[in-house]
Amino acid sequence: MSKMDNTKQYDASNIQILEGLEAVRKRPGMYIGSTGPRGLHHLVWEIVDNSIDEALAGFATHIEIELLKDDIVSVTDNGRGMPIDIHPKTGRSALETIFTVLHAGGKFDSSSYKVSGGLHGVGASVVNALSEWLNVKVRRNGKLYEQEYRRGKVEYDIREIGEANDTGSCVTFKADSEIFKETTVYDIEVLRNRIQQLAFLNKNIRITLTDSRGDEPVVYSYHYEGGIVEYVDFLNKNKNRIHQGIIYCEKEAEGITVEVAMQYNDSYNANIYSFANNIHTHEGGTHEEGFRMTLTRIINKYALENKMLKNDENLLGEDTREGLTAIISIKHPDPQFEGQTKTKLGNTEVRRITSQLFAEVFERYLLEHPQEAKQIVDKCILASRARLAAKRAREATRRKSPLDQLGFASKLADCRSKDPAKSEMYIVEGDSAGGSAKQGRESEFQAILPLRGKVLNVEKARLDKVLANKEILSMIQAIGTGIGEEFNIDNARYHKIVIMTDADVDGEHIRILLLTFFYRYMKPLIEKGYIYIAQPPLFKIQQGKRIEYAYSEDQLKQVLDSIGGKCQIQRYKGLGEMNAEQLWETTMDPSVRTLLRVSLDDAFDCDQIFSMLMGEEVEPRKNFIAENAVYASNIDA
Ligand code: 0RA
Repeated sequence: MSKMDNTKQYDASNIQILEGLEAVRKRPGMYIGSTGPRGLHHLVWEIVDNSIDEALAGFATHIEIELLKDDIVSVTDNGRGMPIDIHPKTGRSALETIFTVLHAGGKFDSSSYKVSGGLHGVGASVVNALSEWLNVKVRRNGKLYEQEYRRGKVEYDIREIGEANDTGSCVTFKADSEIFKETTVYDIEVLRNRIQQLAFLNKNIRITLTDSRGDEPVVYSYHYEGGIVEYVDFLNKNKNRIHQGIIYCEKEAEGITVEVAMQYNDSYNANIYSFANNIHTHEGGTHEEGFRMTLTRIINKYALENKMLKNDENLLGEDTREGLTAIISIKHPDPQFEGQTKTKLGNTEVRRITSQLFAEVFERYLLEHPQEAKQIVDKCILASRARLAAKRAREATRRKSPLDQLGFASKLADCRSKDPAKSEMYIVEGDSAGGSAKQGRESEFQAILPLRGKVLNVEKARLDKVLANKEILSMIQAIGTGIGEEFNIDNARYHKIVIMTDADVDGEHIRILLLTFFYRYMKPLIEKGYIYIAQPPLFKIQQGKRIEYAYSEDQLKQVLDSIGGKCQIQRYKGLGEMNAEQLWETTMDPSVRTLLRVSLDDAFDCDQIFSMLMGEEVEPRKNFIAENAVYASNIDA
């Protein structure tokens, strides 16, 4: 919250108290974003964040999160124990105030500030309001206290229930199924990923997650002494590192702590993730800007001083970021979040502070590690030369006449509609399926682009090579948005781009190659939800003139049950086995088809998955194929 003058503060707190927890139950979305799975998990983060604050304040070392039967959540820390003294304004205990007064947060002690705090930072009272019941236990002053609430209302006053020989807090709650109508079941992967991230971002806190919902408890425990250094090490584990060490900066100025960890690998992508007060700033902001500026400036300076650059050469920002994995994590007493999704750090002083603090460390690192410095600068120079080559390649394609922009004939059969919102493009594997799709389609709004050659693995190629690939050029031209920095979503010619490949290993491979390309070069298409995967049937069931299709083994059983009697079953091996009419009926007709929309739940996962799937190392890929579920979770139905 920004600082306010006294009158405003008075008004605001009055309104908050009047509002009460009923308002939270009436409009939960306003406080936790949604009442879907995301909102449900948000409850956990609100409670965990308070314990993280207690750890960052130096009082707790251990946080335990347990999922109990019926998806009851319990969060325990070994901090000071939440304060239980009577709050002067309300006449109630501080504990009760924390859980029943909106925005009461934990701000009783003005000398400390809340560092963590979820994106919405709404506090424990919101979790209480949205829980069927919530129980809190405090170990403090040698005693064990507890209080319980139902749907935000006090069930009984705080009471002493025993002795304690240590201190700490434990909050247990059950999300209210009247509010979370879709589901109250937690996804262990979602919890695990964020908990591991919190452990990376806050070194030396041990965070344990126990899933006790099944017969045997499953325990995940995270504790990183190296913090974000270990995070970078983890992110680069499936990559070939360009240099040995991980560069690390941890400094403080003007009450702001700046941490940076970085290491280059031999890939062509930048993986720079920034955080402010443990919140992933997807949209970047001043901390990231300060880091980028300094990175480029210091590398250029070092390269020039060491005569590694020719006179007219100058490395651009993108050259110094190629293959870079970096974590920037700042802790700020008063962070300003801006941007469309409130994930862009706005505090202007942070640009200068990050820049100064990181510059000191990085410059010194290069001086003290000449071997690493050379490896890094060489990599940047290569990137810069490749960029110039790509620019020349692109200019060459632009100079061609508009009719023949690609230098070869694209196989695109366009649709008649010029309204992108109504237009679809099917990218189809193989000429024969492409032919059927062209015949079977509704040409008013469905365009077909058959792929005949191999789709390039963009994970292993630089931009100049990517731009020399015919299949990729055809896609870029058809879609109309341009790629990379020139990308403009407003020029998308289709709002549905459907990948239609065979249901076999090759089809899967092509699909991953295409998704990798979209992810690396046209990411906003995925973010906007424009990329889909077609679901062709696996079986045709025929009984006389009656024909049915099944899209899974289960469905096949259902169909067979409903038919009874003799029939012929055909297992489709490829799209090419279907004629135009069948392809339309089963896979392309909007009134019956199923499309899977591709979504990017977590950019970290995606980067890891793509580099693992498409990278050089074979071993992780094998492991991945064995536990394919991870991939499926990135593709929502
Ligand atoms: C003493 C004083 C304050 C907070 C706590 C203990 C405390 C809070 C939580 C929340 C979860 N676990 C906890 N353990 C201890 C007040 C600090 C402030 O005003 O910021």
